[in-house]
Amino acid sequence: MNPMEDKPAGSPIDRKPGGEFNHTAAGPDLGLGSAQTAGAAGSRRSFPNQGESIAAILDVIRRGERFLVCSHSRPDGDAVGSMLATGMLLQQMGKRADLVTADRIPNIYRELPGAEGIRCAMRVHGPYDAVIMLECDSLDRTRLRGLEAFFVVNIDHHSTGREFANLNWIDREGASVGELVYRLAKAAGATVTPEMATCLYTTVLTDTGGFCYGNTQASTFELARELTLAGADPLRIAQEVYFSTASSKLLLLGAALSNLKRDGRLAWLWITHQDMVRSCAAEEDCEGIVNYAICIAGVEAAAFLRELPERTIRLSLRSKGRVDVAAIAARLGGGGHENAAGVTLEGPLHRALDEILVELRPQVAEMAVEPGDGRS
Ligand SMILES: [Mn+2]
Repeated sequence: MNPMEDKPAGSPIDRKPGGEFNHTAAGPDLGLGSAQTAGAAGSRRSFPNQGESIAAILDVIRRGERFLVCSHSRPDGDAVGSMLATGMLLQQMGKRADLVTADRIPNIYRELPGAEGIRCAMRVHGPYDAVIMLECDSLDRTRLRGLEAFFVVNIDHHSTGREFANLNWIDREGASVGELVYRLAKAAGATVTPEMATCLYTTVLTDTGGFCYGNTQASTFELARELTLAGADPLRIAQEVYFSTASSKLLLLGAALSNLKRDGRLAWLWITHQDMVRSCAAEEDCEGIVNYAICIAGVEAAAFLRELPERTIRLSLRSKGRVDVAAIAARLGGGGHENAAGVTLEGPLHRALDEILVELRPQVAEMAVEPGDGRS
């Protein structure tokens, strides 16, 4: 999942001392020491500003020895890049880090430094002093089992982020969760190596849709500049991400485009499980297909529906900014950013399509259709 909004000033490292965190009462003031053994169901803490959040997270890291770093299932560029960079940061701090995902890493991110060290597993086994969870709104989002036993640090930038963990740092202005990891690394006094910069640049590039989405702001370019100076190669990274497409993905895209429909400000397209089988497509080949619907002139919101083998429907939503698709996804049980969100719905496909169109149609009903927009 990806983007968002807003307008902070200054460098991404030191911006924003005030914040949008809500205090979550932890009961009678449990210090970090006791919280660290409380388990994910124990105390929950968050701080009113970024500096305190970062200090608390670094404190957890400094007190521990061994950490688990994980992110959401079906990892995207931000998930993979920020996990790798967090692993590198922990290593620099003299800690051991296990990087684990429930799903395999998409091919286009396999060349990232250290990617071969990410393990794919369904269950995690300790002992860990803490779990650092990147851009998840719950333990379930990881699809990893066995996390309940641990102290969990939640670092997120989604507008639908939740303070579910023992320690929560949610900055909805971050262009990627990798941007938050960068600030953490700077605050820790870590060296941003070319390898770390490459991973972090990838998080920014992919989560802003190539600096196209609404979460792109002046500080995003400042961050990209700092990462480039630290050794990230924008050309090479763009080639890995955007010019390394598997042919199966293009076959799948063809199937999806043959199902493209447009109605005024809305566009949608879908693929069946059969389309997946016929194209020899992998899960990751679905990534980005929704963008072919939102890129249509005059379209304000778009949906991509994918039939999963077990007949549930994975829905990706995109908006050009006038429709808050995160709110719609959240109403249906999913989440994301205002411009990009997702949710899993009950099948069959036509039922899920009806369900999302019922949500989307009122959102665009008030918008005047300009001359020339009606062509499909
Ligand atoms: Mn992200």
